[in-house]
Amino acid sequence: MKQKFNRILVTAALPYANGYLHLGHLAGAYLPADMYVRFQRSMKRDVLFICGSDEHGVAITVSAEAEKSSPQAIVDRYHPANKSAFDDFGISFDNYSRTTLPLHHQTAQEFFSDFHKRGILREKTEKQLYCEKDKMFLADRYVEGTCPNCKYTQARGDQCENCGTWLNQTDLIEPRCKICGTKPVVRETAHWYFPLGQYQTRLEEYIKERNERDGWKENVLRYCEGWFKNGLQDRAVSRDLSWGVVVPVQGYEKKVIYVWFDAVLGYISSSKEWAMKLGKPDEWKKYWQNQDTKYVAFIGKDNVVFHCIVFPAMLMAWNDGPNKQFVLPENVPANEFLNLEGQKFSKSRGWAIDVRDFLRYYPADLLRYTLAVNLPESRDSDFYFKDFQARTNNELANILGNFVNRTFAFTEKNFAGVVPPLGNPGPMDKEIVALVKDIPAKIGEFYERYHFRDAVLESMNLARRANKYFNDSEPWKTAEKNPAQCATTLNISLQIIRSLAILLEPVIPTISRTMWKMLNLEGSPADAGWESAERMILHEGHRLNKSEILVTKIEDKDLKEMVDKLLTVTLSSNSTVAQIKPTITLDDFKKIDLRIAKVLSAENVPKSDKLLKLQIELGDQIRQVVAGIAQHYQPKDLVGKQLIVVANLQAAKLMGQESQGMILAASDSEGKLALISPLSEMSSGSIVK
Ligand code: B3M
Ligand code: ZN
Repeated sequence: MKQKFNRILVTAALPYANGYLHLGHLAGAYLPADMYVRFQRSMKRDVLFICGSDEHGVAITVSAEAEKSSPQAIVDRYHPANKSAFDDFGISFDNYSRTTLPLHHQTAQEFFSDFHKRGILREKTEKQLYCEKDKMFLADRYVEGTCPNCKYTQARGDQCENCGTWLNQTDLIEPRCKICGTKPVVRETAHWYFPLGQYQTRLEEYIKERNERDGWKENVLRYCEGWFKNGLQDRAVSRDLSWGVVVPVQGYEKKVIYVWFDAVLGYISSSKEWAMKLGKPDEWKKYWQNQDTKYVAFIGKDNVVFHCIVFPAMLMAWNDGPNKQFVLPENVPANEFLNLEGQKFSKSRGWAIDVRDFLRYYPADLLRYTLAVNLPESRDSDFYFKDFQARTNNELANILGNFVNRTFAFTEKNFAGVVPPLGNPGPMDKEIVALVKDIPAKIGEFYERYHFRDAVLESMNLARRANKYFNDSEPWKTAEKNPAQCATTLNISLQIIRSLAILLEPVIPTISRTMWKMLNLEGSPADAGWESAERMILHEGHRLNKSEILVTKIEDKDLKEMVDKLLTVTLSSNSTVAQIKPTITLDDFKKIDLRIAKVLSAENVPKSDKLLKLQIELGDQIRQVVAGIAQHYQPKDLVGKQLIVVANLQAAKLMGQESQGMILAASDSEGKLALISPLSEMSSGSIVK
């Protein structure tokens, strides 16, 4: 059954305010959410787009401890930084709130109290992990251990980051305290539990129904099926922590509500804050408490269980009571993960690029475009810098930019910068006009079905076709031989530029607006509305503005400079482990001939305090190698030692001394160095592989 909706509520996962946003976050939830919202606004639908910072939970307190700072100081630093990063990236939230606001605490407590009073929550005393050294219960991320499901060794107390399983901390194999590393003991403590298991049948029906109505993503359905198969369990919704929303039950004043219980309600409190700022404090209810609202929750895959199971169950529990009913998500289009150059983003390993850093080098629209065509919609995908450059140069600049600039240049030159008459379109003209007529509905359908990559590809396809149309029409020839035909070509090309500005607005809003301004049109592309993209409504004689450069190409050296800067910035601030180089094949590796060598003699190189000169034996050969190890080893310590040498490296001269090979050594970020030796004595010249 097709449901009729009168408005759309869109939420995007509330990022933890304990670190800067990186490209992976954008591709997971925020860019697709923003594209969807911009499309829907352009369709003239009534949309509310909500987000905010998640400022509670152990994610925050662990960061505070690591920095010897306070949780409040941490969230006060990252909340404004992330809010402005979203702004700079062009994410068009109607409100970006924070969960430390009193309004949010009240909202979370209202739900908790309601469930408590109506006897939904159960008090249970259960075994929990306790660190005797730190004298505390190890809630959530305070404990790490091996995941019982996938055997990942750094699973956290509440969730395994690797396989997404939602865990009870006592399930962890070989648990250890995250603060001191020791093995915790088991102690009893009382908590309130939410009976998730009781909602399983209803949740299964809910997902089945919504999937039939709105087509849920395969990956999301698979995750849910997995949880249902294992059977849903009671879950503790309070914690022995001091940072968070205080449990509103007598005797529990020293405990806080579990972060996920409060975080999902953050969508509601952020909507309330939006309504208050608007001066219509009840306006949020229109979106949340009408069943003809379509609610779409954008998230990354690690949040699926909380949005498809926990949050709907909480809303069901509330809706069973006497109070006004809330809408449940109609769809949860979760994305998989984006990787960076073939490897997982990892803040702790320094393998991440902050949004704000990136935007210091290139405009947001270029990044939006590359991320949009690479969204991890059904499987993990990658961001490659080379691809960013290629997409920018070959597609945005050479296809879109070129088409727009050629059209403007020709119109300026041949028609004094005004829209020329349409005249009598021929077959080729009619063909492209027909394409423009059909394409908005086609792209719109992709947006409606959350197929954002296809939407972008199809939009760029129109630019590609338009560019070809321009070429095939050869206006540089018709300008002299057949000015009426030239006018037709340019009239149609200008109309297409207007359509493209509308159709590309969800992806590259700034470039779209520039195109709009060049066309000297009122308002914005979204004001004109999606459906008007199929029509040709620029009037003959309409005066255009001067053309501007839409997209500047990315030069190799500039790209390299950014990569060097950004990856070392993150490296030095977060990690002592240098990044792993790109993957090589076994054949690549086999090109390197490594051998065991025996040091026959060693001496300092004159006038160098860094170099030693060694004579080494390699089977029946004797070679000289020069190595920068004088600050780490005395010549006499090396004589007679076995080392590993690269035997087929091109010879080189160092301080006038020939070096016929390179000896292997390990080094770390603190400048320590160690030569590498075989564990047992080998004959010199032996192959190392
Ligand atoms: N803060 C987890 C995350 O940032 C969490 C999302 C909350 S959504 C209500 O991935
Ligand atoms: Zn796991």
